[in-house]
Amino acid sequence: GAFTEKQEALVHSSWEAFKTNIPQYSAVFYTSILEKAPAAKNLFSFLANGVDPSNPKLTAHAEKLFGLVRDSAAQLRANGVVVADAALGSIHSQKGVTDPQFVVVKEALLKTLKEAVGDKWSAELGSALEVAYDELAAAIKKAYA
Ligand code: HEM
Ligand code: ISQ
Repeated sequence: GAFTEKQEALVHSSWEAFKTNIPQYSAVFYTSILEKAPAAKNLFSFLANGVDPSNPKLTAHAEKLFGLVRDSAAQLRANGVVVADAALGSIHSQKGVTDPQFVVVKEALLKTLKEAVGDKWSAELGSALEVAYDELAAAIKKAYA
């Protein structure tokens, strides 16, 4: 069915929770990615010296990604569909990003936001985040050139 106002509000609240401590939650996010996919280290130059939450590049990239998931929920609620910039498609296609890598990033995102929202976590929030992420990932892949 359609993405509801409630689902959008839940995703928005998790974004607000992430923003309360971007360095801490960015570290949780990258650490989770590297646990599941150590080779991701080679994809991001700012991980060369490990997960350093005081590195502004590291936090900026994470904030951008989490912000796009929040935007995805807003697009789904407003239009029922997510559209990604062509540039977002071409950068991921050039880097050769695969479906299993999209799943690793999704799981890391869910784990991070679960920690950020604490006792406000619910199955409903988890599924709203999954829909917003999956639709965004599909839009990025659709924009592969
Ligand atoms: C670059 C978003 C999934 C690897 C970027 C950029 C954005 C972005 C906005 C532009 C640079 C930046 O500001 O960070 C997303 C979103 C994703 C996603 C929203 C999921 C829905 C992935 C996955 C991988 C990946 C699964 C591979 C593990 C990269 C790489 C770059 C990049 C290697 C280039 C980084 C650089 O060298 O500057 N992504 N991404 N992305 N993304 Fe993603
Ligand atoms: C994928 N694309 C852009 C930024 C990212 C930051 C952290 C992990 C994965 C990412």
